[in-house]
Amino acid sequence: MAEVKKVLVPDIGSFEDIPVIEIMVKPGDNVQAEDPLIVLESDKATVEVPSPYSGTIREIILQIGAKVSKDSEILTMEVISVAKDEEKTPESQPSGSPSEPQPVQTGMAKLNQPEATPVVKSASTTAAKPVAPPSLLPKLDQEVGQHGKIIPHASPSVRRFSRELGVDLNRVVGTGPKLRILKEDVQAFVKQVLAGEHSTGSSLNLLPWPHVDFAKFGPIELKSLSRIRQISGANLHRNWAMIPHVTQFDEADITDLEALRKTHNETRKNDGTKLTILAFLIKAVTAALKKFPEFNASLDNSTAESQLIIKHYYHLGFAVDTPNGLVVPVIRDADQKGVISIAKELARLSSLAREGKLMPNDMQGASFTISSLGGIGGTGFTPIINAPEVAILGISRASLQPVYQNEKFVPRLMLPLSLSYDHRVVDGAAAARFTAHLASILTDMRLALF
Ligand code: CAO
Repeated sequence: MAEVKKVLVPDIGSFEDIPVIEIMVKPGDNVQAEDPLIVLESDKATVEVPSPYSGTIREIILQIGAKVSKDSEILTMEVISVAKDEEKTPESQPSGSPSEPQPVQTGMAKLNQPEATPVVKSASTTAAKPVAPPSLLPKLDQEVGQHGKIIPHASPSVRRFSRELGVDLNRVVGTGPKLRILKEDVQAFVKQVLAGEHSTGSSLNLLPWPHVDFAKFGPIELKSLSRIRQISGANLHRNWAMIPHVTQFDEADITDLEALRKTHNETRKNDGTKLTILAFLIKAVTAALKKFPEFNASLDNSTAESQLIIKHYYHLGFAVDTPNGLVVPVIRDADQKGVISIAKELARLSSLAREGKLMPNDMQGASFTISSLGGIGGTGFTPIINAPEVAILGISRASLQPVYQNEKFVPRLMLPLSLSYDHRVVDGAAAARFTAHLASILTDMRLALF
């Protein structure tokens, strides 16, 4: 006849107040003896507490987060039979009536001490004995392996589940407490694999985005992102995540260039063409790209053997800050244009960008991009590569610096350069040579002739 029994936490060594991090059953569930009921977790191990009986769960007494010790009440259940091990093991026979269901108290290792010997106390004796089902013991060696290697943090039943499905837990991101891998995480991983996300590498397998009720902390307002921002945001996100970026910093002495620019702007005051530093930069970058063609390229990953597509045209994109977000119009064939012609086109495309009137064609075909924040400020930044290009040049604000020349400090106007490059295509040494060469051209624009 069925009988309602209370299930208690078995002996967990000298440890007390171990938190419950998972309750694996609910009222009405039918469980077999030794099925896991709850999961406890210390700093170093997770431990499942198995059911001592077969039967039906009646009531869950404790809650997730409760701290338990030996004999804490877990749940009540309508018992059908005792665990098989107990029936088989003579010394685990209950001292009372043979028909009375008795618990098999699966002992547990000291949770924080790998050297501790697991013990089991049978129902009939309190003498320590080796524990029966090893799968239910805390697997301390599975949490921190040899040589300190971090091993996926998951309970034995989740490990068993992942083994059944052939899932490598190293590839699963845990969403449980302390990033513990839950059964649902393994299921989600399998779904992603079936959807092809893991096999193509397009998923980063990251934790879900945190959802916070900000209104709890103070007043807030909601503002939609502009269409441009949504499109550029998605592109920036992909480029940042998929390209191994490195940024090379350098500075160029543009004292003479600035003098030339100012003189030109004063003498040509009335013809409406204002030269900005960016026009000279486009010219100088074009010359540097001719010397270092791998920066004027794209990586083609579409075949088994990756190839570099070197472009023999020099279409330079430049980032424009507009009220609706970032856009990148393109100056075509910059190598065939003079600085004044480039400056005129810069002005035309920038104002079209700010008015939201650029045509798709105005923003296509760039082989290299410049992002200039020099008109605003800053000493350096790490621009994100505009894929499928392989590099981008960031420009910050030029400032007068004391530079040691001919045994004395002289004031020079120094322009900060930040070159982000795709490290799959460009080596650090090549990037340093590129920025050094670019700096020398900006210092003496005559070098752009060669
Ligand atoms: N150092 C010092 N001064 C600089 C400078 C620099 N690196 N770059 C520009 N300036 C000066 C200009 O010379 C100009 O001063 P004068 O009027 O005295 O000549 C002033 O700053 C304004 O220049 P500008 O920024 O309007 O013109 P520009 O040709 O240099 O730049 C443009 C045009 C379209 C690139 C710029 O307006 C812009 O939108 N920049 C933002 C780009 C951006 O958002 N990048 C970030 C992308 S990643 O989020």
